Amino acid sequence: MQLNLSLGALSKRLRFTLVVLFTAVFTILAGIFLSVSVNAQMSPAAGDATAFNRTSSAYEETPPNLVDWETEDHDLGDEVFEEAFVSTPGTERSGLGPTFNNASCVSCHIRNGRGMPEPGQLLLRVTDGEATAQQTTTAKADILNNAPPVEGLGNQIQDFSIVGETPEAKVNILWQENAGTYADGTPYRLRSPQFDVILANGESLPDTVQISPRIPPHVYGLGLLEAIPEADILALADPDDRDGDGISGRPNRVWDEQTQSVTLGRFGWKANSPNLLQQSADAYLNDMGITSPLFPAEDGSTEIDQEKLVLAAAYAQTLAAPARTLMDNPQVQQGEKLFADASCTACHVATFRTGEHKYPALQNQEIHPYTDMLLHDMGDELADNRADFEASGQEWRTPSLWGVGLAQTVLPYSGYLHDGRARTFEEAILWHGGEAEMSKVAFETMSAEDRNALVRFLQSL
Ligand code: HEC
Ligand code: HEC
Ligand SMILES: [Ca+2]
Ligand SMILES: [Ca+2]
Ligand SMILES: [Ca+2]
Repeated sequence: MQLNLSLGALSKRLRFTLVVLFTAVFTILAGIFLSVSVNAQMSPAAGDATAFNRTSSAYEETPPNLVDWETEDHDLGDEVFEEAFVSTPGTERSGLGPTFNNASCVSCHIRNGRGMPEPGQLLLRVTDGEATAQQTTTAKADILNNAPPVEGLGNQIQDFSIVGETPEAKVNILWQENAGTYADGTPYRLRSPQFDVILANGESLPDTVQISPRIPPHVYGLGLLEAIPEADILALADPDDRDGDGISGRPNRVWDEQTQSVTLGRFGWKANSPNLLQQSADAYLNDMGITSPLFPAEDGSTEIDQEKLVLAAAYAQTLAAPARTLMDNPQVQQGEKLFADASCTACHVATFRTGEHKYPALQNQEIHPYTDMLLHDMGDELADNRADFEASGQEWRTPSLWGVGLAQTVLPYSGYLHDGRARTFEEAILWHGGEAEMSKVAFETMSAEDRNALVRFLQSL
């Protein structure tokens, strides 16, 4: 009796152990099988600098091929990117304001993804539309002349301030909705923002001030875009549309503070910044009110040193681009074909090879960013009517589309297009006009099945 009991108990324990063991083995095998089949569907977006992660942390990955010193720069840069500045003097993080838009890089570039059209994230760049062009004698003054600052506001509205100071204005965003229909009769709705800007003195912003609203773009994969040889970008420009396809595309030319010369613009919604170092210094100064060696105060003083500035740029430079997925999915394959048939690829150019870069891991990689880095006239409805260096009030730089399929996974409700007006890919496409009018019409006249396939392709990026 006693013996039987203990045998029974033993076999029970044995059975339990076996079940646990089988479950574990099964889980491991299923895991391996799943990851293999998922990986088989993935494909590199940036050669060895691709990150194979399609979860909500997809935009925070480094290129797997970074060597130790590159990883070290990235990790130090990560801390700098997250650093929230304060107004109290005497600390590492002093110097915020007096007026600003936000207190850290990461508060606008949340998980390195695109932002939302909301105060604290959306910026308003401003220009005095009535200022008469100044007589200029230098190349710098000449190129800056295109966007004369507004008295009391400069070239950007800072709608926050440190305690004891007054924000430059209060910005209210009002949405206007319009209805439309696809060729097959399916209805859609589009919304666009209007800005009600109340200045510190209680008055409304005069109508003569041109405003350019901009949400934070994603910041991953940018080192690779910085590494595209300039000649390869210029080779795609067709300013006079000589090939007659209705698409021109031209480079922006901007002021480079480091070299003190006019150079190709690459970053920002109008390609208004030449490189990631200057873009970072610009963000410190204009978005956070922090002077740096590149943009010091009038008396030459600075609130951060060169090392910190270089590390902030290093962070953006060393973020990987996420792998594409669902390569074997027939609907995605059909969508990719439609993307080419609708001439989306005329601007969203699929492939480049990178050249020289400070970070060797980014060099000589085949990349698929889906941008030509050029400016295009996108029509009246997207126009901000404000020039930015050589970009006109109708022109925008083609944004990269790699990783765009993960936008809502990383930050639900983040918007598309320069002011975040588009809530979905369909809306983003339906706003295309100007040089992209024919692409838009192609989409509007597709069957519902084809529209879904095209959107599914974008989701696979
Ligand atoms: C108030 C929000 C805000 C803050 C704070 C901010 N940014 Fe940005 N960032 C933006 C917006 C908006 C743009 C687009 C600007 C434009 O089009 O001119 C941008 C653009 C960029 C770009 C170029 C992206 C591209 O695809 O062209 C980089 C890189 C960048 N920011 C890095 C930084 C760094 C580094 C910091 C901190 C020092 C920072 N940002 C702080 C809102 C912000
Ligand atoms: C003439 C050049 C051109 C063509 C053709 C074109 N695009 Fe674009 N695309 C742009 C530009 C420029 C923007 C940014 C416009 C803005 O922000 O106001 C953009 C924005 C987008 C966005 C939003 C990206 C973001 O980061 O917010 C998506 C998605 C997109 N395009 C998809 C497409 C698809 C799909 C097609 C084909 C049906 C297409 N585009 C055709 C130039 C083009
Ligand atoms: Ca300051
Ligand atoms: Ca200002
Ligand atoms: Ca052309």
